[in-house]
Amino acid sequence: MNLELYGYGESVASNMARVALSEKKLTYKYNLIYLESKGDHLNKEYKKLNPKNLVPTLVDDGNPIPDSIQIMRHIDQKYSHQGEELFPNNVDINVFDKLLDFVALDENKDLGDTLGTTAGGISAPLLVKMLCKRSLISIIWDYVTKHSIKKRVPIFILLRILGKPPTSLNKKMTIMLAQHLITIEAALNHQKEFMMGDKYTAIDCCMTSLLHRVQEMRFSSVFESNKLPYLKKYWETLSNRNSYKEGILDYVTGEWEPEINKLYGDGANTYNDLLWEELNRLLKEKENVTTNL
Ligand SMILES: N[C@@H](CCC(=O)N[C@@H](CS)C(=O)NCC(=O)O)C(=O)O
Repeated sequence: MNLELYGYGESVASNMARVALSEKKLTYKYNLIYLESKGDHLNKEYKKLNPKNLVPTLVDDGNPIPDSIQIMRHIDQKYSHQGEELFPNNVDINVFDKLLDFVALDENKDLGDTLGTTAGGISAPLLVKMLCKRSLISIIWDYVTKHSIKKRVPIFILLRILGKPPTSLNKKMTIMLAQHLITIEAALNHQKEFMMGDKYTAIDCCMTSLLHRVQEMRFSSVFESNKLPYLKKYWETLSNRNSYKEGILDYVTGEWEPEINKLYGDGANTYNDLLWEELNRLLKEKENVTTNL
């Protein structure tokens, strides 16, 4: 077995793949690819492995596999005899696929549409900080001439020019996050340990990474409140697994932390109150529907 992973510490999709590798008890050589701050993902060599210029990419015996979900499927199939079974047969496949769509980082979907894309959206203030480590001219050159996802190019350039995301984007992402958190709380209503019930699956690998991002972006009050009791318990379960440390905490580059501290000091995300306003509104709405039944 000769596995190599290309990824970045503070990347949601890389974290998903590393959590899965840890759950499958697989070891690998790790290659750190800096994203916005250095643009390693835009160089020619890396593009040969991942034509979309995205991380992560797994190379298994010389065979490159881009995309976090494809990586999970590949290792689950090839190394089926070890670790957790990430794509079990004995689950409701419709529910599983719906949840997978909800958690995946799908570059073809609009920001905010799913929990996966919302995790990208709430990270925008940090992506901008990373872009601002480089001159505007080098960002324009790199993204225009080298990035294969053309619709992302003007967005990155605009963010670099503005120096911070537009308030409207931050607000929209916060509101979408509230909606998706309510969806998770409802999905966990079965009161079992994992999203699909008693069995740990690929959905939980993805959720570990997504909820870590929620915490990292200082929205951690959602895990402390008794208003979302199932989410609170679920996060406790996921963050206490070895794969959280082995797949996420051990790989943090440290590039983000000082910037997060500059943005929020010791406190919560600037939009935490808006998040709670929306959560409370949605919870009340649900309560009213239940009492009117
Ligand atoms: N569908 C892909 C999405 C990967 C993705 O969006 N990766 C982000 C980091 S989390 C990235 O490489 N961004 C760099 C860029 O867009 O330039 C996957 O799940 O692997």
